[in-house]
Amino acid sequence: MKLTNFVNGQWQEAAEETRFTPVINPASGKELAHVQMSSAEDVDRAVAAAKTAQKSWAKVPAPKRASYLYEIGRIMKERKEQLAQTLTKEMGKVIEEGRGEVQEGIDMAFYMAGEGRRLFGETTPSELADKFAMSVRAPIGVVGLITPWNFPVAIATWKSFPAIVAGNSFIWKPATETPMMACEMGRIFKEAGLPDGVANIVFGAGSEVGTAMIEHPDIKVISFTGSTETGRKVAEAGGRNLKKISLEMGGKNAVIVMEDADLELAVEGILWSAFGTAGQRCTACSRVIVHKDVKEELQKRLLTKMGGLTIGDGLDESVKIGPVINQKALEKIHSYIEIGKQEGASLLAGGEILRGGHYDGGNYYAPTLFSDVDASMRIAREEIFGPVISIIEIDSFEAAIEVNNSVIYGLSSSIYTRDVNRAFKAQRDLDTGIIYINAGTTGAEIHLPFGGTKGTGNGHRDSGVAALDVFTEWKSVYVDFSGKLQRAQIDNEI
Ligand code: UN1
Repeated sequence: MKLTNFVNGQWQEAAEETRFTPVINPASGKELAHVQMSSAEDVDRAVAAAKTAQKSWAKVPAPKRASYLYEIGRIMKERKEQLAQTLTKEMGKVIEEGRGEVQEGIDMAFYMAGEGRRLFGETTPSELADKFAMSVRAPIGVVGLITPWNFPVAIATWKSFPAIVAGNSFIWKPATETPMMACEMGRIFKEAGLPDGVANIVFGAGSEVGTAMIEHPDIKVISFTGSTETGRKVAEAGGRNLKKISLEMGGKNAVIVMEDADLELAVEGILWSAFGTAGQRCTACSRVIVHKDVKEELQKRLLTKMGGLTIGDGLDESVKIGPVINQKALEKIHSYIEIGKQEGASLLAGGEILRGGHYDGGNYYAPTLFSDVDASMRIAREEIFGPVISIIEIDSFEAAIEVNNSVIYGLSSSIYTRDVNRAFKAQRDLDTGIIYINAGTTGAEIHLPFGGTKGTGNGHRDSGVAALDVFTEWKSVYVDFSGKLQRAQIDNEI
């Protein structure tokens, strides 16, 4: 199967000589398809189509634009199982999570469709008599979306659906590891009757397609989710070109377990947020900050439960942890084991690449637990993006907050405590963009802003109403019906 670009409502091969890259099932190493690698010329073609389409799309009333999203959501719902199966095959997450991710996309479709009848601005008094003042959201034009492989559908919907409802057209560069989901979405856009050129998909490398998008004068916004290293380059180049750049990057998320916590609940939350998606969520828990009084007990319970986690092909309903995305990821995760040991941490479980039997051909990593980790160690500061947790002991609430806030990232954090005062202090003092009380670090809901502080982002948010801020421009409109010259700030001494 050859996967080609979706431009102006047509599936089309690259302008230059056609290059393809294999798409590999991370659970088996088997080839699933070949995806086209495009060039700057393909970006040009897509932008030209998107620019033309956007002119008329912007004039379509927002509730009508939303009706396409309702239809997209309906088709996704009808096809939920098939989409989830495809997702698990190319990305590796277990099927239950695949279904959950598709559901996240469906929810986003209906939620953003509702925005077609809101897209609220403000009406406000004028400082002058017989004058009316309001602000409205206006579409920006052609926007660029760059999405990662770990949430091939959900993250794409967080970005493309608000872009659509707000009256923009877009060029979407999905990760080359997960192009099959992008093709599914392209087909759904087409079937839902979305006008040609509003949604365009261009496959290829970040260095070629991504760079061409960032440099393109007609792309006004880049919404990027990926590594901090790449995000920084996107921001630098985008800044030079005066683009609006929305970045969603790494995390080093922690679960804090205080001495008064419901330990069983904390164990469940840690396992789910650390080992779900094989630890490959930006929101994954990779640090457990635990009070010294309950450390031994928590550790013991975690180790027992970790031993019972089944690892394998995510299509098998009994499997709890799937493979990691590719060989490179496997090597990166594994390299942190040596780093942790050298730094003096105690490796209590895992720390190995799984081979033999049903693991052959796939990229499987054993759920790993480091204890006696100091907050200054690299394993406690750097994003590993795999099934590895580090246990850090603290002796007070204040110390827990300090350790949580000491990393360069600021995506998600969590605290388990039965003390309501502490819980409220924590939501005030934890410096991340997402905070959970008595729940793990994953599972953000689509109608709230998603994003982080410090090295995780640059002030923008995905999903929620906040996403509309990325894809709209504010217009302030004044209507003077006094019939005379009125001078603001001069004729209005109050
Ligand atoms: C991500 O890891 O990039 O909150 C997104 C969650 C999911 C989305 C994660 N709803 O874990």
